[in-house]
Amino acid sequence: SFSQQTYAARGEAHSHPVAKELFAIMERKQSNLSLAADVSTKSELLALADKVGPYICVLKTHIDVISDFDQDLVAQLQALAAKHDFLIFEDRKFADIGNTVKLQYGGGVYRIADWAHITNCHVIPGEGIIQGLAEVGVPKGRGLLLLAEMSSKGMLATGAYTDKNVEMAVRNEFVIGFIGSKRFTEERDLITMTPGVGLHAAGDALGQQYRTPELIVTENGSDIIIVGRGIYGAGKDPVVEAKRYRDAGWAAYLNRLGK
Ligand code: BMP
Repeated sequence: SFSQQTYAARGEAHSHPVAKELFAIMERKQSNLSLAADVSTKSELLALADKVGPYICVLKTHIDVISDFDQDLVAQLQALAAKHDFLIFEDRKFADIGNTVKLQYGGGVYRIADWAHITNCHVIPGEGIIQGLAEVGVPKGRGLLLLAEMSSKGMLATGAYTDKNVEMAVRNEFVIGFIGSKRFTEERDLITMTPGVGLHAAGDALGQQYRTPELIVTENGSDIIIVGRGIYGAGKDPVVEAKRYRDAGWAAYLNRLGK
């Protein structure tokens, strides 16, 4: 199983350039931690990314919650990605027909495909959504994740719907993996990134549910933990918490390898 292999070995063998780079970063920084940087201004986002950047492999953004977004923000994020050696994942969750998502991904105010190494989509419209996004993303060397599951209470991505996500991921080269809670397949070394990870809280008041890095990485075989408020939440020192989650995620990975 890919779960028994090192990130370094998986990166060397991988055929997708984004997955290859991601595994190489994980190995270099000994980090399988992604920061969900859900702050609401440009200055907060840049300050958080600069502080926590040394400890993460992926910076996950919701660029449409930044009240003072401008193109200089993404230029500065790209500079931080180079400075601290991380990839940028815009958690856009596209969910429309192929023709519309092409416009949303490549253009508009945000021009996501110009700066985000990774984005994601729901496959509720059918496989045309992947084809539309691929038309924009493949020429730019980007990668896509499918939302095979969600972390929230009562979510509807289960059973046959999750299985369809896996089938579509396997046959579309643009797809590098999933958002979900576990390893789904042994084909094409598809990566799983898992949100809803927390060491202290069980959830929030709006349906979020938290599980531990041990459960997610060691037992379920997921590759990357995504942590937001556990790192930057009220009263927390983001650097202290980022180190804590980085260490917990890496220890869970070493346990999985039996080291
Ligand atoms: P937090 O760790 O603060 O709960 O943040 C989780 C982040 O992951 C949020 O940005 C949310 O949009 C995202 N997310 C999630 O929580 N569950 C999912 O199933 C998919 C997500 O993208």
